[in-house]
Amino acid sequence: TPYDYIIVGSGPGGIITADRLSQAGKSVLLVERGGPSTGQTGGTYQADWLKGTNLTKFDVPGLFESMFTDPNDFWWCKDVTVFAGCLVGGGGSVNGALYWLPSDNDFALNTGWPSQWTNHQPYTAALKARLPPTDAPSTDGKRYLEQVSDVVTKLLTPQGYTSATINNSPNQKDHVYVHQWQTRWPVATYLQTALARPNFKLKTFTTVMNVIRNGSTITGVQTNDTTVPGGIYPLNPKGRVILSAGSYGSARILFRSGIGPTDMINLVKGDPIAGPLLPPQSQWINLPVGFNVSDNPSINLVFTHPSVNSYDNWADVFTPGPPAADSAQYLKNQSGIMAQASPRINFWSALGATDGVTRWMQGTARPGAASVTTSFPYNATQMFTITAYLSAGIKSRGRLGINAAMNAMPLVNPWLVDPADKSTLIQGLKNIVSTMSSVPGLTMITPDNTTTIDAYVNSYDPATMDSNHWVGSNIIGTVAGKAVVDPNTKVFNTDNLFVVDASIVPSLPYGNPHGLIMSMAEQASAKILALAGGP
Ligand code: 6FA
Ligand code: ABL
Repeated sequence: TPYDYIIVGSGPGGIITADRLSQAGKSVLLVERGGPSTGQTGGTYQADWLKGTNLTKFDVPGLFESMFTDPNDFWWCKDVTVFAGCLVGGGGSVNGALYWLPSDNDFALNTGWPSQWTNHQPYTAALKARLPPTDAPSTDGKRYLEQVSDVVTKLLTPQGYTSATINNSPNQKDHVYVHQWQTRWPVATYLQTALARPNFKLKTFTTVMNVIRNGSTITGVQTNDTTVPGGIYPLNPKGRVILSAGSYGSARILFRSGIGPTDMINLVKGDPIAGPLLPPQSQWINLPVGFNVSDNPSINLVFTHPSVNSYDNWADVFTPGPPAADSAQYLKNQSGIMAQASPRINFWSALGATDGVTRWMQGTARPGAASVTTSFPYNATQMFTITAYLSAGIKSRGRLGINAAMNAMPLVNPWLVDPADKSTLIQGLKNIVSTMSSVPGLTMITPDNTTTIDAYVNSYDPATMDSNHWVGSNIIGTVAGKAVVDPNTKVFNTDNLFVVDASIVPSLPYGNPHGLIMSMAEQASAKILALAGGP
């Protein structure tokens, strides 16, 4: 069957777009390369302590840290060298549930959004209505394992930080600390309303390799589905394809469709499977796919404090399971420690920079640590991490692309390339630790006192500066060649190919980007529906 809209990828971008287009009565096919995630989507990946329920690893927020330590990590895209979720819900099914409604600045002209995009409020309001934020994800309204939060509050208060309910005042992101999360995910909300419609279909375990195009006109998508002729899913006349395969996934589909810089398309041409599927070179479309890439540079500081419970660094939460009282409490009514992902407190400050351009810094604190490098003896049961991210205002950009094996990867790292980004983040880290003496018992173990903050940042392994917040590879804009998609999210020089995912976002928001991406998808679907010439 041909479709009005074929959407590639069931991450936050793809799910929200699929819901809004199917709500408008269009026939919509959502194609996802991965399989089910949460129990509601048919997922079955359970810890022993969850047997007898329909709750999977992707349902229980307290299992979040086990995403990074479980040897059976089938949910990551194996052909992308950075973390990317390849399952129903995409990154939204494996992320840390930090959820910030976008601020006005996140969609401002000076952040690169076209003028048609600055009025984000109605779309953000629509998002908030579907996915309300919460101060306490535990069903009893309490917050658990709050010691890290208490210690960090003591550290920040002398610096002038105050408490805020951030999603009630998203514009207020200077010297505030907050407790707030996402309760429900797009798969539990937007995907469910879409699935209830007869004009919507979700196809899992199916990979789109490229779009089928004749010059500027797309007629369908090429998949690995051997049950249909040629593996092709066709579009209706006037139909449209929307790529929502994520910052790496959508860029790769464009390269494999003959769209992007010539060096990338030439790699595709040399591949025995992808090469023959390319359109003739006369039809290649040269756009800056993969350039303008941004991700927050993030640096971890690891501390210990006698009051802190590192929760055994989350090592046991999946297998054999959390302490019996905690698993029992969660199973009883989804309350307690396991009702929350690892982060306990977040904070922001605006930082002046040597080039006169303000940068924002976000801090996220959690029990435990991903790694410790120290000359100190330390008590691992008391450790916690503050991750400092440099966010809005950063100038550094990198490039992503593919290699000859068609794996997607960073080609030029985007972190701290700009000297003022680097000096500003160093200043921000120094600010964080400047009041340590006001918190008795607080010790920083990484870096330890034999390493200065400057030396620590200078020798930081770039591979661990990755924040998983990749944006910009299919940057939105008004000028073809400078941008990849136009203000309606349509790929320049095509008639009916669109991109709606993190890749079109021109610069990073103040905080973790999931909220911004979902508001963006609300707005993009409205623009696509309003655009003449469609089905
Ligand atoms: N963002 C937040 O705001 N808060 C967080 O706490 C947070 N944490 C994380 C995190 O802990 C991790 C490990 C990761 C990876 C990301 C985090 N993020 C967080 C970022 C946030 O999740 C992402 O920015 C967001 O998910 C991006 O949404 P998109 O819609 O742009 O793209 P996805 O990668 O989520 O989804 C793409 C989908 O397309 C996947 O389901 C994939 O399987 C599918 N796909 C890819 N290629 C395909 C193909 N060729 N054919 C069919 N399907 C394809
Ligand atoms: C995010 O937005 C980041 O993308 C994640 O990297 C981060 O989780 C979550 N939010 C929660 O703050 C961290 C884990 O806490 C670490 O244990 C892990 O090593 C790291 O992601 C890997 O990037």
